[in-house]
Amino acid sequence: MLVHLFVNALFWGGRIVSQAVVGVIMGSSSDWETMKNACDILDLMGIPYEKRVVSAHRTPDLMFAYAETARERGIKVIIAGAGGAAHLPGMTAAKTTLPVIGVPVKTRALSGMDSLLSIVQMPAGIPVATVAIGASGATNAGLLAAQMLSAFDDQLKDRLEDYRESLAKKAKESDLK
Ligand code: RP5
Repeated sequence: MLVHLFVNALFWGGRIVSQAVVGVIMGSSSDWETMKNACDILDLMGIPYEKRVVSAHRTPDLMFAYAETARERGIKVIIAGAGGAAHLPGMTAAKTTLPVIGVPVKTRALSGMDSLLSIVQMPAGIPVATVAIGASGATNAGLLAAQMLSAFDDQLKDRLEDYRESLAKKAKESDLK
């Protein structure tokens, strides 16, 4: 228990966030505009999560510590977004056996193709579930995390089914005028 409190204090400046089951991390605050779409889905589904900037390049020790302690802090799934030479999802996956979903953030130079290829091309043995570039990918990362958790949570399964129904309803009501 003391270790748990210490680790939370370490990561959250003394604010205890013990309920989070999804960890949303990103390489830079500039990724937030994309990654907030994952958090919007987690909010919609009522899933407790933590979010923070953890950079593979600028704070590599923090990245390792985050990944190594995520499971013991109660995290079940990690969503990691990064752009450019996007090492964060793969390196995080290398340091934990929790499922890691990688979100390629769109870049100015190469439109996110660099991010996508950096994240998706993991060698056999260390998987990263890679979603689409940008906002759609972040939304799907939130949904994929929810779907993983719904394997053990029937209420969450019902919420996901309601969400799917809302998508179908919106599509059927689409007005092309
Ligand atoms: C990556 O570098 C981040 O994930 C971000 O997408 C990109 C640019 O970061 P900033 O220079 O905007 O902080 O590590």
